[in-house]
Amino acid sequence: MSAKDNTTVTGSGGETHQQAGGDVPALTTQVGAPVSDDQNSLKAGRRGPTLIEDQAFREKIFHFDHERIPERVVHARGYGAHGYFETYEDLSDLTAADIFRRPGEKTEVFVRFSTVAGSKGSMDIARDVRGFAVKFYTKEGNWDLVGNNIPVFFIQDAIKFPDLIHAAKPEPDSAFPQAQTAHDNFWDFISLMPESMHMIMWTMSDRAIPRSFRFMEGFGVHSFRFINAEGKASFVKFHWKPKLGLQSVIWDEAVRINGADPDFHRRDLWTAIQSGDFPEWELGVQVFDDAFAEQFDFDILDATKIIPEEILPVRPIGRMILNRMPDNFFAETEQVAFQTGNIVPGIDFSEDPLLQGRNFSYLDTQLKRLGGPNFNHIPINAPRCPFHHFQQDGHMAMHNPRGRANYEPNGWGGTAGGPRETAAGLKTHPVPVEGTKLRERSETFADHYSQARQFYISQTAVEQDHITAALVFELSKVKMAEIRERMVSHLLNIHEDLAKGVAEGLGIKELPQPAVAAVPTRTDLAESPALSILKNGPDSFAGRKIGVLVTDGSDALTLNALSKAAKAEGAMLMFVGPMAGSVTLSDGSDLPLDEMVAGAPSAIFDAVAILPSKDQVKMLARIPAARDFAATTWAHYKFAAYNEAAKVLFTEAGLPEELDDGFIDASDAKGFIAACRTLRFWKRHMAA
Ligand code: HDE
Repeated sequence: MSAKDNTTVTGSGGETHQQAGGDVPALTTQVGAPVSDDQNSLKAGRRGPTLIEDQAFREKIFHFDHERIPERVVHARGYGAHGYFETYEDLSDLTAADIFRRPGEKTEVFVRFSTVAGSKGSMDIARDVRGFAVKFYTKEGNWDLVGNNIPVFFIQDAIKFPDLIHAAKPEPDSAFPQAQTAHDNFWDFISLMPESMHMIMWTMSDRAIPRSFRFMEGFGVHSFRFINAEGKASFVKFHWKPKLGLQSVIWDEAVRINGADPDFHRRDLWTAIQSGDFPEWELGVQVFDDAFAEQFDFDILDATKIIPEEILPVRPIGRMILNRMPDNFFAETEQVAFQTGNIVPGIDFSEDPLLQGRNFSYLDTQLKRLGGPNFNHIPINAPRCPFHHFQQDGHMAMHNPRGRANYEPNGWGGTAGGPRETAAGLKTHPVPVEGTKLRERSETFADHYSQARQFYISQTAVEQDHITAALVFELSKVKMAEIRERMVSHLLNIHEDLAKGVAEGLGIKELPQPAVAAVPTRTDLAESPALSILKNGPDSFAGRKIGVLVTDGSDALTLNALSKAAKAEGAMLMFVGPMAGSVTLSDGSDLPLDEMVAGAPSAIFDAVAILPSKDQVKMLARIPAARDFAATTWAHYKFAAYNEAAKVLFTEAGLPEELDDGFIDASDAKGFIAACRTLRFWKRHMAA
């Protein structure tokens, strides 16, 4: 293609634009015709009507008109990243899956994290379940482990899924609230579905407001099967554990972050990966046999139940590292089509009715979303291993079978006849199934409260307070008193303290009767420390962000020491000033700012340092956002490094005169960073 000189020209409308030339390619139509003018459509005369023969114009507008595809009916808001999975050991005693054969082998993966209820443009830190979907491009086909960051689910039978989602999404008449379960329809449904109570404990806990995708666990939720080459089957549950430990925000932070940065989670993942700080998770399995399943307290086919790790430990089998962002969000993150049905030889489903329903839904939904049966031809969905079949044609067919054979059996012989079945292919475990056709729930699914209680008693006092507060907040938005009471009647079956705390928060004077339970709540289930976030936090401050509030004249040496200590820990500093731009430090050097304080509340940081100069602190204290920065640091139990001058701001912000041990003199940079490893000074919460 001939390219003109790379020059800037002024068009007839006075606009300036660059011309192709050198390394700058020529703009073309879809079919490659070079475009000479992209500023003006073709018209009959300067002031005349546009001519229909302007193909370049029509093509451009036509394509624009069709840019949107239906957003996912659930999990619409999501963010993806590429990476690899590394196998730890040969698992051939358990599974024939090729991916688990060779220690050290790397398999390409694509991950998409998401919220469930909100639309595509909703905020990241909604109180919600997070999707944790992983596509493994294995040598024997794509394996999709489409999980969540919570190991149980709201319902036991897929037939209730549309009702659950309708109830959670904005109410159909008012079309609000967006990305929130704090409304009548959701709690009306939940309060009539006792099977959801265990999941409700999780979604009302801090698990539903993770600080970052990087700091959350993932779960396959259902029991699956591993099958080895001899056909021996074991049950398996999948777990992802973040290397950086668990961490969540507190609700008041979530509310502020959603205003300051609705893209908080995606920005966090983007920044971490782009800066080479690659997030990592370990994949673990709980493997068990029929005998274990028989004697376990609950039905292992019931997705509202877990198997506590203390009863059946999680065995690490590999790790996943995310190290590359998609080149294009739409092409990859939007068009990726996960399907629970995508398994590989050596992995099989269980009879969990929820999983069975999902296997129908995920294939079906792609047809609507991606518009035809050939969505696996899209590069993000295509397997990386060779594939051969006789499927052909349809919308957007990219690779049809070659040659004459497009059916089998055929008599063409050899390679001309095309692909053939293999004994090493997908195998279904021959589970004996017999029964009368019926629409009934197994009585082994009937206990709805015991594990909800177990979850609650496994939390620290701080986490229990958060669950109570979350329920009070959500139910305070519910207008119908009857729904609130129904919820309290369920909570009475979970834990009396919880029920009383929520009733008190809602101003319910007289406790209702406990809900009628199909089976009574068991009180003999042991606490499971693995269920608590605070008991499973990080042991370092790596991967975290410190917001450093500075002014002109801030001390360069203190900042230097802080920067060194943070770097040694693998943490990041972000500089916040009274205004945008930069500040001049005590040594005359210029410090570029990442944010101005009005756009960066302390809630977006994991810890803060407040280091104004003596001369400027009064000016700083006059800015409401700066006072708020200090006040919320205190209110959110954050660690803060501070200097003498900062006390002027603290007084204006209403902090107590007597600061606690969570506020650390900035001269001890190392001590400050070491304290930050516990993430928050919870003693302040307990003292309040
Ligand atoms: Fe999903 N779910 N789901 N789900 N789900 C979808 O598939 C569905 C369930 C999960 O990042 C949809 O491609 C049914 C449990 C994730 O692209 C849809 C039921 C778990 C994602 C669908 C469930 C999940 C989805 C919407 C009840 C955790 C996002 C668009 C039986 C183990 C994947 C799509 C991504 C997405 C159906 C319940 C996880 C409609 C019928 C349980 C992470 O097919």
